Amino acid sequence: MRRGVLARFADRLPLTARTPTLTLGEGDTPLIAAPRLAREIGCRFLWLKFEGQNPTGSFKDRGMVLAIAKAVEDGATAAVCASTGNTSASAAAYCAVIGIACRVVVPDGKVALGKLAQAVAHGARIVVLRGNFDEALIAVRAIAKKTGIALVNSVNPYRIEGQKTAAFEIIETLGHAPDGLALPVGNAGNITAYWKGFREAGTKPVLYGIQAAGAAPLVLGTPVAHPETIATAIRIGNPASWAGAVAARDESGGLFGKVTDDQIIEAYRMLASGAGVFCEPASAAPVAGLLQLSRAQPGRFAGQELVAVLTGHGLKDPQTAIGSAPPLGAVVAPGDLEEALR
Ligand code: AN7
Repeated sequence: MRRGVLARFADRLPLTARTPTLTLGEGDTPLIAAPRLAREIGCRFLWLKFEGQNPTGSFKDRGMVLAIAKAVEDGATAAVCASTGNTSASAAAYCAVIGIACRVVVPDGKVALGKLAQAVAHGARIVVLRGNFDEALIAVRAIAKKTGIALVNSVNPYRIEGQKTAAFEIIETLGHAPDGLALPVGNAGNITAYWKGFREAGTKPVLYGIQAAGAAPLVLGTPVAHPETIATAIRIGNPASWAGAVAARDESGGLFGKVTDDQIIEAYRMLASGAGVFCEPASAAPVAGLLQLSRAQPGRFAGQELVAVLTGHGLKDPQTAIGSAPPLGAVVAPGDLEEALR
């Protein structure tokens, strides 16, 4: 049974007797074997940590459940976040169940449709900002400071605490840490959280932080003013957890990599049609990154056990799924169906 992150990891989270009980059944996501991709990458095992199976369809739920519980413990009656989509969907759901107001600020025109639908359905008040995520985050940080409304972006340390539980689950399921773990990096909260989790468990896998080529400030070593990528979740030019990401890379002996939109779509298709796992474009970036590294240096991952974190569900972004697919066949009259299916 899914007890939720707070109950399951109570001994490793900053809970008190006054922390409200809160769960939508987050966490406990599967590690799915991907043998065909493993062969392609040249590693012994590739496991997909499918975070799309969380209640709102992304890894954000692990940290949001704690951030919202702690906000209410501290007397908050409203929460606010900037978001490329998934954070807003998650915040909206947890605010709805605990009964506080939710405000979200999203960049103009670049949020996947499923994520917006979730925020609307859960009753969040949505502000569309003319600008990108980085500008939205600056704005909500100022508003939160001025008004005292709880800020639930990953600059909130409880988000990181909750998200570190994914590392615990991987160690628990495998019985040990993997040799390496690849994940997409946007605002860099999640790579910071994974590293915290692995360190607290006394382990040290190599971390591969993969960015989109048009939004790769950590690879370039400098912020990107106008980030662009089809993977709108990670269309971020100035990650708030920059220092945490650099520490994770350096201490793990890992690297930051960047992959083009074409590479992301290639991996996205391989995952859906070859591994049976439908994730959103940003979530395919780590697989694209591992493919790139192995093609550049065949044998690089020989004998290794790797994990790729698939951070969000494919249904989040139906427009990219349809838009990147081969054209649908023409509609046929019933009489021609047999012919069409051949
Ligand atoms: C699917 O929702 O930033 O590096 O505002 O939705 O911890 O930011 C989303 C980020 C990866 C990057 N994959 O994680 C937001 C937001 C998916 C995401 C990331 C996001 P971080």
